[in-house]
Amino acid sequence: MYGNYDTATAGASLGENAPEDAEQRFDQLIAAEQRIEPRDWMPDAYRKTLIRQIAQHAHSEIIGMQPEGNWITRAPSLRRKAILIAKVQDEAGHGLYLYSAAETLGVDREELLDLLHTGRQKYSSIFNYPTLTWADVGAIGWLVDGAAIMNQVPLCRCSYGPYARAMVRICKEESFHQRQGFEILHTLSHGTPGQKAMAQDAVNRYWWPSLMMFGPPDEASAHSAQSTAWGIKRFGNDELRQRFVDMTVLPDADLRWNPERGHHDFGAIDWDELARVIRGDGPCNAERMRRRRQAHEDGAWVREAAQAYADRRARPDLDRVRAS
Ligand code: BYC
Repeated sequence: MYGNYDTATAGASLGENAPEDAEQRFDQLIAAEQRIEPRDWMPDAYRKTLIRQIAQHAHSEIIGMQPEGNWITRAPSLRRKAILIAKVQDEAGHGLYLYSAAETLGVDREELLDLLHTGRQKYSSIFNYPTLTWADVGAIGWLVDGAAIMNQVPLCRCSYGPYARAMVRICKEESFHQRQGFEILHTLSHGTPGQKAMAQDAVNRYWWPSLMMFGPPDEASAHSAQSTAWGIKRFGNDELRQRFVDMTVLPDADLRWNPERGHHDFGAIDWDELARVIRGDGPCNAERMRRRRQAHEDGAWVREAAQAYADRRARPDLDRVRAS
């Protein structure tokens, strides 16, 4: 991937370059499918779009802990509870890798959290739907994590190094998440008529919102063309959505194999619903934001204690003074 990109000298020589040389070098790296690293010169708009996408991605991981966290106390067995706790913890970890990746672009994590808490940055629409039954935990794993994998595997080849590398580990963990969701639904679908109905209902409710996760159709996608040209996005929203439909093939009254296209045609997505949910008007937007702000306030003492500890570690002389 890194080809003949000399990471040891690249930053040093860049500093001496005239801006047009730096821009040319950026274009060459992109054209050669090499990685842009934090110390490389990059256009402001490239930096801005990466901060926007990586921050939204991080926020989605953190907010995404809520719908599943809702079932930790009610998981049907100790084994299911332990697995679910581990999964929700993974999501927190994903958020942290992604905030770290965003910080390499010169923003501060506090600033990004403030943008989330004041509604100036988004998170994925999917987390504004409620988890009404245990089967919803299965549907989130199978469909939501499944859609996330489809969208995120290409991001492992994103042109920005720290984002691409964070995605490698995230995708490995997402694969485990998808399997656990599938296994929950598989178990329910071999259970009592009530369990089967519960599994079907969860899949029915999560299917269309999962398709919306891929974003608006390409013709309405404001950022796709530029992000693709920069090697941030590798495929359009519609192409990834189509691949997910073809892989999952869930019964939908309008689902048909189309031999000419070599893909499944599928029913109409309610784009007004996606717009409403993105605007803040989905079933759970207000609750998700209220709980996120509350968790941030409740965690203030942890951040203060961590800061005080870090400050103390940076000044070992203070401990010596006290000890003497
Ligand atoms: N929801 O020009 P477009 C997970 C916004 S978490 C909300 O196509 P872009 C998990 C878009 O931001 C996985 N907003 O944008 C965690 C833009 O608005 P702004 C989350 C959406 O960026 C816990 C506008 O609409 N995955 O797996 O080129 C538990 C126009 O869209 C949505 C990621 O974050 C949406 N669905 O493409 C379980 C993946 N769609 O910014 C599971 C990383 C679009 O101009 N992100 N918008 O105000 C991406 O790949 C891209 O950002 C998107 C959108 C494909 C989502």
